[in-house]
Amino acid sequence: DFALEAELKGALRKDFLWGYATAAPQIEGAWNIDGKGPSTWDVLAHTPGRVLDNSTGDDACRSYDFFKEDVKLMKSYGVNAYRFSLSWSRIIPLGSASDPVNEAGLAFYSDLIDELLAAGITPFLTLFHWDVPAALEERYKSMLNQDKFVKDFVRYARVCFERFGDRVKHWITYNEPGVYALAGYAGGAHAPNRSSDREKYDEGDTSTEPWIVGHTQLVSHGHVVKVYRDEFQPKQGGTIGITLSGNWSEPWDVEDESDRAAAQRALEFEIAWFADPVHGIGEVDYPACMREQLGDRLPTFTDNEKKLVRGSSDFYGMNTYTAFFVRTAVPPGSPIPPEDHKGNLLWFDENKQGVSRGAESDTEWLRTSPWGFAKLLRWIWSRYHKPIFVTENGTTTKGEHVSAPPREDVLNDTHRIEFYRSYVGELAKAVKEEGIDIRSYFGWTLMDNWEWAKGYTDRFGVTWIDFESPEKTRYPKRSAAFNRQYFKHLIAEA
Ligand code: PNW
Repeated sequence: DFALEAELKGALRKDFLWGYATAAPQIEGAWNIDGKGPSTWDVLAHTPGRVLDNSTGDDACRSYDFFKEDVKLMKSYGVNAYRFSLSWSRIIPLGSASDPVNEAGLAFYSDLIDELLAAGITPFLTLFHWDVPAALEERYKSMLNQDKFVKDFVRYARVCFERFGDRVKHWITYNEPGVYALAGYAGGAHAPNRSSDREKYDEGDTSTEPWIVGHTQLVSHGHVVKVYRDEFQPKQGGTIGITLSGNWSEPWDVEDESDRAAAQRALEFEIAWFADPVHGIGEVDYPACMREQLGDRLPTFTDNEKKLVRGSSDFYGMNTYTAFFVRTAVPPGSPIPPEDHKGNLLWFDENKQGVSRGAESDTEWLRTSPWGFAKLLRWIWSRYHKPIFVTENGTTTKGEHVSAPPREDVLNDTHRIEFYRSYVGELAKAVKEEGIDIRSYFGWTLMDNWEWAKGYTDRFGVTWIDFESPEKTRYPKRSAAFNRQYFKHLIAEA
């Protein structure tokens, strides 16, 4: 039993949805089983040197085989919702609008949905969590060819609405379009590994491609939402939206005007990049500070695109992890390098004198910064005024890389418990004290998994996975029990 803040009891609405989030390439395995086509992440994983521990997601947590066990586990964790993503190339192996669907892949997701509903768990589906069918990258460079990509993505989405929409009422089109664009086309460490960094990659133009890829995601999202609203929502009655990544940016020196401007720019480059066109008011465009710095490297919206994008999300989907201190990198008046994709900022991920970013995790960019989460909720609420669905939030913890069976002290993940206690506490306070409309919270993540280019080196789960064992044995961490008790305490009784 954990000690909980009495004044927060019942602070969350009685239909509040809480649970854990996952993504197909990180947990499913079965990368080439039952007709699944390769994705760009399979290609990356099978290219030597691209993943930190040289691992692949070929098996991951084997959720393709053990999904019933996952559902049982979640039931024991007391959740009432589960957010997961669909693998496009499992459903349409070659990806395009004219390629055939794979019935075995559709059956897998259909069975998972049925299993969840039978357990009383509401499914939240993400259509795109970073895995493009490899064939689309080979044929036409996927998102760099907007017209072709839109057609193919709309057809894929339509298949999902047709097959699952009778039972699924919560849809997310894209997960973190900004992280996808920057990590895959600027840094280059993520699929499809494009970057101007010629020491590591031999293709890509960082000064233009992330912005094109961002635009393609926004516009194709708009098309998909229109299809859903016109053809499916009237009879299926679900909701649809987009999930954006965003961390709080705090001025390094709050007294310094240029640091304050830098912090605002950071929020706009990271969040308003997508949120202004979708959720904003007034003319549909990217934020003025992006236009000013990037000029015509930033795409423009046609009249039709403006109509498609504005208002195209029923809610604000929010993924957030941490907070940073920022200040201006290049002094005002001097030219900003064309490769700068962050808004001319210097990032500080250490603690500042007198102000702590928070306790360190096992991930270099991530510290426990609940104060930043509290500020970010208010910033998003006051700028966009949309119901907020928190769709990801969580942390790694040092010392979890041990061999199985994990010791008791490893499963007693107090750092993660303190992370959830503080962040969820801030969420409940924002609801209770300010009436911010927050409807869900998904912890990242259900179980340790394939953390993209980090391989198996970062463990974000509330379940410890024995990756050495053939059946990927699942061991509940204590944070799972904590969250179970915490949300029971926070959610109002029906
Ligand atoms: C998210 N950042 O990505 C993804 O949606 C998950 O699939 C991933 O496993 C999880 O976070 C943990 O990394 C992010 O640098 C990656 O602020 C980086 C950042 C944020 C989110």
